[in-house]
Amino acid sequence: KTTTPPCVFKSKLPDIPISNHLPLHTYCFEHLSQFSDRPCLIIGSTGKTYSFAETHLISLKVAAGLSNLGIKKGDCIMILLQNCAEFVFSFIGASMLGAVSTTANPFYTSAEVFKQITASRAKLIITQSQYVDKLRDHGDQNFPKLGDDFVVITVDDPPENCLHFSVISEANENEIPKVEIDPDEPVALPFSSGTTGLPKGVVLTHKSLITSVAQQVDGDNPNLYLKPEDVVLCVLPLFHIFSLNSVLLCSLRAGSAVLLMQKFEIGTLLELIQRHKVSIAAVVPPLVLALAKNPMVEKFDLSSIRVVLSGAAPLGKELVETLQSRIPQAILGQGYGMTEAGPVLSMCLAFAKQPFPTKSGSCGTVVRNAELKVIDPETGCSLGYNQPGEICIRGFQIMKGYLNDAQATATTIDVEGWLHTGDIGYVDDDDEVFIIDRVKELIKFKGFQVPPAELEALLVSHQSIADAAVVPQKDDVAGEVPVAFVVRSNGYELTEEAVKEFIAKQVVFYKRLHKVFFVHAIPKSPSGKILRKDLRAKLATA
Ligand code: AYL
Repeated sequence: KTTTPPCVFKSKLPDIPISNHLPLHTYCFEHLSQFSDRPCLIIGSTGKTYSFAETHLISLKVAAGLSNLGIKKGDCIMILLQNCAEFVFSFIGASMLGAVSTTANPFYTSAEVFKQITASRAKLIITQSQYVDKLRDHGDQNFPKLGDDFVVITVDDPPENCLHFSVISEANENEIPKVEIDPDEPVALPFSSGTTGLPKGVVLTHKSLITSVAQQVDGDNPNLYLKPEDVVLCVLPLFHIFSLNSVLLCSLRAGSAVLLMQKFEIGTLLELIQRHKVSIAAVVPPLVLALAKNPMVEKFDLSSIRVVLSGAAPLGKELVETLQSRIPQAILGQGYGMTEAGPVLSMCLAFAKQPFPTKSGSCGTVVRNAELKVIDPETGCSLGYNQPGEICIRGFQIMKGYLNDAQATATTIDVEGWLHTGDIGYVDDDDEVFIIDRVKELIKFKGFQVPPAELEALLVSHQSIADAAVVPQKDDVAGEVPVAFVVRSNGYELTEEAVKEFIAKQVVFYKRLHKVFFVHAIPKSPSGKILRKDLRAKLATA
């Protein structure tokens, strides 16, 4: 099979008209009247349910409340929450004002959160009281200050100098200012390190997110067929784009109920799947592992599950087969995404309303209304079927660019509009995408991003460390874990434990180093770039 140069791959589904001229919230609730009384959000821990009409109304109130607190179009708010209804109201409410939400992991250390507050210039932070200490003064003059530079709202009892969420959620929805929203204006600002360097703000516009959601759930034959009767599991964190987009926004658009879980615990998860008859489960490979192998699974009725969508990291074939034998009625498949790509590049076509046959191990087929190509990393020439190379994607769904970083944007999106993923894969004869390697720096721990550059910067800030490099090591449970190669400064004593501890106290749990190797020098190219491939090879033989 051949393609005509320049070998562009398309979906097997036809392109469709997409309403990407609308603001995101208008698009998501466009069909509200068809299912206004149906459950929209179900709180796992309490069983409390918000209908679509209620969810829409509370979001309007939050928009008015944010506006009363001075949030205007173009301003940024930070959502620092585990999964909960307030996350949804805040995100949608901000969108209604033309404001932008930056989402962050509440488990981040104070230093990690402050980097994102500073970069995004968030004026208001919505969180839980237990995380407020991380937002307090650090004695660092350059850091923004609680109260002076940003307001803090908590969804539970507010500590000193913070406001309660009811201040915004009980505002008068008629007080929302009239705003004109241009489709090319930002609505979400997740952070990602992309193919290289430190985490950067990824500017996702109304148009990009609508396009991405439509590519998944719109059309007569949607790629990811969601119905109003579906109950969609939301256990993956909403601060990550996988859950925000493919679970929340897709469900809002399609009229499906979203079952919100604060955190993953296998017993609770199984119990909730059974009780609420979850039909769609969005998961990451470690969760597939738990569902496939944990003996507790046998005790629960999981027959309601019709679709398991795995994404964010490579999924082993054997694991899929083991899980399939436990839930034979379900369709198991993958989505492949990248925050910068809006995020979905490809999705399993067995999830379609009129499904296609698919192969285990594939990451799906490129989404509709988009173009995918595979290029030779050396020459940049596009390759045909079955030839591995770097995956590139083009379409209205991709990010506008990195926040205040034209250079990083230019190295990621080329002049023809192709976004370069740093992933190596190929498209087979049936148009299915297979990811086989990653050429970018990024390490993925259970689907979470671990940017090596961030850990390297911390390492070399240690007085006894002269140079350092961080690379991924394969791990059965997490997929990959970060390990470091460290050059000690002349004459300094330094143990592996000391290095690990030095990092552990500065970063969220999944960025912790699992091993430290002391070396005499870090291999580098003549231009000074760390030769990560060499280090990875060294690990493989270690
Ligand atoms: P980020 N198989 C292998 N690697 C994957 C896969 C997959 N199915 N999905 C993502 N990755 C890797 O920005 C790949 O290296 O976004 C990719 O460049 O945290 C990187 O993870 C991007 O990491 C979906 C399904 C979103 C998946 C996503 C992924 C979002 C992860 C929506 O429906």
